[in-house]
Amino acid sequence: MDNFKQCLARLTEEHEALLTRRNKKTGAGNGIFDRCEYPVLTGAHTPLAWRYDLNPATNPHLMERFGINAAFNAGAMKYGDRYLLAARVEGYDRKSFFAIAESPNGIDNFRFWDHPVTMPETDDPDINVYDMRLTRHEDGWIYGVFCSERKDPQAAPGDLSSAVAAAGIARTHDLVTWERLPDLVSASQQRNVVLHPEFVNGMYALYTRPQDGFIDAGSGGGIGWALVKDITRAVIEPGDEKIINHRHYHTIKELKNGEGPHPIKTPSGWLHLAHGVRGCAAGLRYVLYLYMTALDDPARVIAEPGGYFMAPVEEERIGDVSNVLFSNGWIADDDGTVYIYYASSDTRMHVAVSSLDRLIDYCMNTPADRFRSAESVKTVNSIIDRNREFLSGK
Ligand code: M1P
Repeated sequence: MDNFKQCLARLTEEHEALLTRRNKKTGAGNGIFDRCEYPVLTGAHTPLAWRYDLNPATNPHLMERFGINAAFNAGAMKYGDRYLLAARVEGYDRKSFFAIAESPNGIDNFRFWDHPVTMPETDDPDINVYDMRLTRHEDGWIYGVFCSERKDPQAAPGDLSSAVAAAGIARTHDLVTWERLPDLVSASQQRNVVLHPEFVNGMYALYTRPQDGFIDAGSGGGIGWALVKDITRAVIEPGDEKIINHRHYHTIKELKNGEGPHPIKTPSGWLHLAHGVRGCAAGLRYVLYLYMTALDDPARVIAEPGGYFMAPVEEERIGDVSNVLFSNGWIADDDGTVYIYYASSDTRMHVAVSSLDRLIDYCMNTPADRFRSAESVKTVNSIIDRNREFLSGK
């Protein structure tokens, strides 16, 4: 009993120290954004009461009864004066679920709410749910659009891997009680579906990522766009989905190209955060990139810097699925600060800090990818020449 008490006191102390650790920007940055020193959420941030039976009579060894493997790929939003993350929490059993963590300042002291989200199911229960994008829509609801994964009913006997991915849709006013709506109906499998925050032509607008199979984006050309009349029965009619941001040979988005969180409205256009995937000898490499679309037409790309915005560095490179940065949540604060929440290697959540001014400048003034090495050299040379001219004129 004494040992139980001592162990619990130590666990509680260590957990509290982790939750209250101050975070700060690291290094000199690159002018575009600043990373912060510590991850903002990990599996270890989940409450002890989720993982341990705290009764010495039923758990005399103070064993973990429900292991949490990771906390990653979080949707994000400001709710009143609190910064909320809707994290993908994954147990040792490989199942993911959603849980809300809140912070008073956006960069540290994230604390999970007492219970994870109880997400209602449809008549065809999900096997796994993950990667929820939060959208406060102008219709007054907060929507969560996420990936719902089920075993492929067409899988051959003995094939225990094939799955089908669809976009699950739910809505709430308080992030506690959720109303589950029917999954998005479309011609293909879908992941990375995101609800645009405004009506477009009186309809709900979705960024999509059509794909041939569960893993393989195949002929799915990149980030798609579709309008649906009724979000309570969301159906993309055949022919109504168009690709607005294509995959491209020998780029960061050669293999897959998916929208991140919903875009941020700025005076210069809609600011988008997305992920691109390429294949290499080490496997798939996921990086983040930005692009902008027109204010009067969120489906028309007006700027896209070449290459990646953020790629994994240091500990970010390593995790359950290494060499991955993934983001489905960011918050534009009232003062123009932008908190970019990103997960590394399907394991933990981080935050990078920037501002709308900086991100728009980055999008509008960073040279585009011109798709050939010789063109890259021309781009570098033009920067060098302009610097020479400027420096010699001093
Ligand atoms: O493992 C990397 C990511 O793979 C999937 O993303 P995408 O559909 O773009 O390939 C998702 O499973 C995502 O959760 C995961 O982080």
